[in-house]
Amino acid sequence: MTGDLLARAREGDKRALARVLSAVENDEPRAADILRELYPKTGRARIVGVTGPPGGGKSTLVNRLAGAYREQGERVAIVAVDPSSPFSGGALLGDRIRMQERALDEGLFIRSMASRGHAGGLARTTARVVNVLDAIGYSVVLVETVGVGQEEVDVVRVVDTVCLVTVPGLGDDIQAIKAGVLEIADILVVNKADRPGADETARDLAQMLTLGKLRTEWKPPILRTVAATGEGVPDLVSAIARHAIWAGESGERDRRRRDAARSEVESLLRDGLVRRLRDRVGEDRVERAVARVADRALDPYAAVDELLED
Ligand SMILES: Nc1nc2c(ncn2[C@@H]2O[C@H](COP(=O)(O)OP(=O)(O)OP(=O)(O)O)[C@@H](O)[C@H]2O)c(=O)[nH]1
Ligand SMILES: [Mg+2]
Repeated sequence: MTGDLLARAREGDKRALARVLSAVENDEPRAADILRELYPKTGRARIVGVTGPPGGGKSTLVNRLAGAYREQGERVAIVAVDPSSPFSGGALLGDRIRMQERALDEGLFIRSMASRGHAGGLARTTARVVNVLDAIGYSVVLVETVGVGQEEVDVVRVVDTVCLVTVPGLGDDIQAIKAGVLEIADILVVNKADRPGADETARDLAQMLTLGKLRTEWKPPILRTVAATGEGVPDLVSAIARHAIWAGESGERDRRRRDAARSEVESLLRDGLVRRLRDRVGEDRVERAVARVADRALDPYAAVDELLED
């Protein structure tokens, strides 16, 4: 049954693929089988993250990038995490004809993902969804996420190249861009460059970069785009390609993939150990310890020590 669904997904059946992704997202029992089957085929796609404040034009830009990659003959998947303006809506500039064309485009797949309610955490679920799309044969996976909050920062850790999208006129708000996000950005984009203040924003970003410490020898370029018209998008595509080449040669890509693999293995290990411990000492024993901690009869550290000793 699972094998059949996977085969259909691989042959380009988008509904089958949607069901595979739901199984993975909801951590259904067959998710483990699916991931086991697909895992050897992962690791080929280029994974690009687009993050930044709400309303900055991320979806519009992702859409442009998808178009550019399609023109290069790539098969493109888009993963939009908690999009407040979903792809079925304004992000496509209300161009219904184009939207219908896109729905018919066999080489383009769009997935929206809720940002809440993932058992193992949002980043982990996103990583799995990306792995499935990679294994199914999408050569470029674009991940859109709002760059606020730790969870979102964690999400972009699963990608190969992080594009941080800002807009002119953020002014002091630019400080509100989480330092953590700036730190992991590989490419800085000032979108809506048709608006006044783009140069100033680019300057502010450049200054913030010099203040911070670069993690590697890669110096994030600062690009201007007008996603609404497509201006600057070819430069962004080239910058992403340059970063991919650098990441491959410098070992940075391997380092990131290793980190991702480590956190996946460690979280599965944690889940497995907790499950085994619960089975071994018994559910009531754990619940009794929880109750005593809640009653302040025992501190959580002592409770864990006791359970581990049992
Ligand atoms: N003037 C101008 N408007 C733009 C540009 N790019 C996008 N927009 C508009 O900005 C609005 C928000 O664009 P989205 O692409 O939905 O932005 P987003 O960052 O995906 O928004 P959320 O997913 O809601 O955080 C839309 O009305 C776009 O048409 C641009 O380059 N210039
Ligand atoms: Mg969006």
